[in-house]
Amino acid sequence: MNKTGFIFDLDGVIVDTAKYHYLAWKKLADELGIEFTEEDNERFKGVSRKRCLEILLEMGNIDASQQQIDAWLFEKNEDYLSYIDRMDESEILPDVPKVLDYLQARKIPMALGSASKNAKPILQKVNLLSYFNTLVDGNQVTKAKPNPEVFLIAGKNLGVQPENCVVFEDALAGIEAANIAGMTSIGIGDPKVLVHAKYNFTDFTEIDFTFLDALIDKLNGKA
Ligand code: B16
Ligand code: MG
Repeated sequence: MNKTGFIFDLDGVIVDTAKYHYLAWKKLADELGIEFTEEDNERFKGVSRKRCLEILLEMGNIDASQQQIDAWLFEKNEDYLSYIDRMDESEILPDVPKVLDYLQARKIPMALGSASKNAKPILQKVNLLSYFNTLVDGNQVTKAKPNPEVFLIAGKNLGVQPENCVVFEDALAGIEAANIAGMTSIGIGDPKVLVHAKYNFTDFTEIDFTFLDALIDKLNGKA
């Protein structure tokens, strides 16, 4: 068993794909005559594609057949993928590589824990795939955050006990999931929103090596 492992959410932690999700949902919402704002999009963060569409249809009071729902899910994803296709390393959020490089140099195993079914192509596009020992995403997980399934599988794949795992998350539901899993949660974003996170940082520029060293020592039982 490894002593310590780090798990990263994708959207809002490593890259800001929320803006592309918004554009794709907005296009579909416009077609369906549903008003959809950036504020509405906040509710979609960390939520599975299927559940996002359910919420959108509830907003528009629309009932639809399963066949129609599948067609809309496909359409939204095709539109989203057209944005993903244009992504490159410039879209990595500030100082994420600094933290990934540091943990890799310390030989700390790392996992991705995301609700997205497009996690692998996104990591390939921004050239970060090789940092991760395991990817746990919407293709393997059936229970959405705040259910801890995604992080528990990630910890298991890393060979690290939940209490020795650290999770970086930008969504409220993701912080809850990490806490329920018994892991150390680190909120990336507004501390007033991510109130249940054990630690909070606005972004990775605020995270220094002293903090990471102290956390690793603590989880290793050295501090
Ligand atoms: P896809 P995360 C989540 O990513 C997004 O925050 C959420 O808005 C999206 O609906 C979900 O992935 C599913 O994405 O349509 O690509 O399968 O924050 O869990 O990394
Ligand atoms: Mg996220």
